[in-house]
Amino acid sequence: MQQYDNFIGGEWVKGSSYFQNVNPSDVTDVVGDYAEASAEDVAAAVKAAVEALPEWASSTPQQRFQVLDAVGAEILARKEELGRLLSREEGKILAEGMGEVVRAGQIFKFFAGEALRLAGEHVPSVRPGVEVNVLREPVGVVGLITPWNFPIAIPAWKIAPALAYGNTVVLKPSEKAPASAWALTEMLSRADLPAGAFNLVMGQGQKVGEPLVTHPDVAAVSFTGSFAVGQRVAAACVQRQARVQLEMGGKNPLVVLDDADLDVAVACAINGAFYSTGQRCTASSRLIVTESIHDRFVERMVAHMQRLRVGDALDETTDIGPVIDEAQMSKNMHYIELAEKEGARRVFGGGRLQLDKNGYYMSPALFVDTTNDMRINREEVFGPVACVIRVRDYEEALAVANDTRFGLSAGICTTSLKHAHDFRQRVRAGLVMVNLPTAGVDYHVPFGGMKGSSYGPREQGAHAREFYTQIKTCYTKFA
Ligand code: UN1
Repeated sequence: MQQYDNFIGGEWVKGSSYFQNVNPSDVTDVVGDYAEASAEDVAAAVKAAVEALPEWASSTPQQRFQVLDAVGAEILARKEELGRLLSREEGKILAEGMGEVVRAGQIFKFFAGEALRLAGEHVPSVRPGVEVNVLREPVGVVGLITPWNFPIAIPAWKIAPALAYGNTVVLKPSEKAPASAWALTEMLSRADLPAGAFNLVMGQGQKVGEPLVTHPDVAAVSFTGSFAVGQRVAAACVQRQARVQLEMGGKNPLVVLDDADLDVAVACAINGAFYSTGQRCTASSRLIVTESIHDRFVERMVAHMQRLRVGDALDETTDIGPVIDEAQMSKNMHYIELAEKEGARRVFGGGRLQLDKNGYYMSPALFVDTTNDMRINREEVFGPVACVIRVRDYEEALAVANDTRFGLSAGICTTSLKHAHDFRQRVRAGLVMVNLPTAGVDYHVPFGGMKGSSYGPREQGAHAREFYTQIKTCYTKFA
């Protein structure tokens, strides 16, 4: 079995142990053995990033553009190969895997351009003969912790802005799907970067993430993952005054009003709830539907779900791939049992499937007769499980949509301009989708949530600079 090593200070570094990256569509297929970093490896990676910082922080915008543009171009040129690798290690279907790879390439190209556009401000002083310049500088060494569900796009949207604005990086990808991040690292290892400007340390959160987050020389940490881990990351960072940015869970509502176009509403709900096997923090897990359209909506959802093919992510005819692993599968099954105990009525799916290949397959589940106070509507499942909540009217729909500790994405399907406008204003979410699925976002605009979903400045788009740069205000008196 091929071994894939960590990348520290410009060198490939062997692990004292290796862990397996297994294909969730077929557990007999091992993608590779990946080096587990030790606490010493993490310290060495941070040290290398500290040493590379002066050179990279003073690089020209042109140098940064060239590095990011070249990596972006290579990702795009290799989209089929990388998309296949991504689907093989993560289990999203090939079209989604390839789509994610393209998104990663576009992100690198976008931030290549941003490196050229970084500007400060020139402000006249309130004092005569004085001028003020507001400069943006790199923050320093940044630690990036990324999840398995977008194994190339999320590393891309943290690494590209970090490097574009002159920071140096230590990346810890999820141990459940490290191959895409490793492939990205291999491209960065050939880029014109100072040794140590980009480092990869692989392994588990407790062994690798923790020493990274608590390291005194890591000036900023950007984390995407679970709520529970995010809170621990934030506490550790705040204690030592490191910058922190968190993207965590969601319990995203999709409101369907009586006046919705039913085709649009069903398409949004199917995509938002079940594509990528529901393993997206932007997934629609609460379908909030007004009375008159409720039964027609449920009927159409079930009819559509009957046509969804669950199977091997690499099989072109598959609509829904497997769940990532056994632990996630038991979590999903636990929530399905819980929903039934709470009185929710299952109208479709929710069973574990035995297919030809030995993978973590389940049929997407739809519950009706659920209320917003049930745990199934309050806690993030992170699987292909959606619940319908019947409401009287728009006002109740909005109140239910907002009644959650999360606030990442919120959608509404309606043909009413008045309700669409009101929803955009009053829903408490960082992303609002009108007649679109709650999941699936553009790569050039800010991404992030409100309330318990996110913490710190937004990611992506030009707004990413708020996290990856720090401000210096310079006063100069001439003569
Ligand atoms: C999307 O819906 O296109 O982990 C992106 C996640 C999010 C990304 C979702 N951070 O699911």
